[in-house]
Amino acid sequence: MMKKIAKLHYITQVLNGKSHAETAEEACAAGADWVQLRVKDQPYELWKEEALQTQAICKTYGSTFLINDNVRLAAEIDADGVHLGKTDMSPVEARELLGADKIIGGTANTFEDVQQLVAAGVDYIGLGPFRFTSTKENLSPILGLSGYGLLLHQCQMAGIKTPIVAIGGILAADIAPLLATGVYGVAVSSVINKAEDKEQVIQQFRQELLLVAETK
Ligand code: TZP
Ligand code: MG
Repeated sequence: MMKKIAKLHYITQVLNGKSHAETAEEACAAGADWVQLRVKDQPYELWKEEALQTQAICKTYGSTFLINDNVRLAAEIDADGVHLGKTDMSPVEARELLGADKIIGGTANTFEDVQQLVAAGVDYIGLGPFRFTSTKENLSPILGLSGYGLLLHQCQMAGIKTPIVAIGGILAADIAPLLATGVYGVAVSSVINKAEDKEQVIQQFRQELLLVAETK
């Protein structure tokens, strides 16, 4: 089933003493219509509390709400979907738990990863990292623009239609060259979270993604 996948994926982060829910609220108010809650190392109940708060904010703004890593939590609180890394539950198992309507995204670093995720029936693929970022530990090898060019060409040759979202240290100025490789959209955390004027930054991203005229 094809689902509506946003071209700008906002990823939460704890920064400057603000919670995930607080940063998500700021991002939604500034125009983010897709939020991935990226909590690391939290006991389940605290994680759930933060997820419920963030979900309520997303509902208020009409933003899509995904949970990183934790399929059990996504199922329990009826999130819109999950984003799964290589060491998380497999997308096939997640689909069994969440059902056909939920969004499942997966992380890829190589063409083999992409092929496996496509075979597993994910709705979108987060491909990266584009460049070094301190947001994520244990980064996979950096792809750079040439890596995207090569990988997206391989995807095109293989007839892969699953939307591919670039991730890792992405700035607004990277979007035009990334789109030129065939990338569908981008996932961004720190540049938005660190911005004084989030609206200006999100609008700039949306403009580069050619979304300015699109209504929510
Ligand atoms: N996966 C690969 S890079 C990355 C994740 C979660 C971090 C993206 O965050 P930022 O701050 O936009 O580099
Ligand atoms: Mg993960």
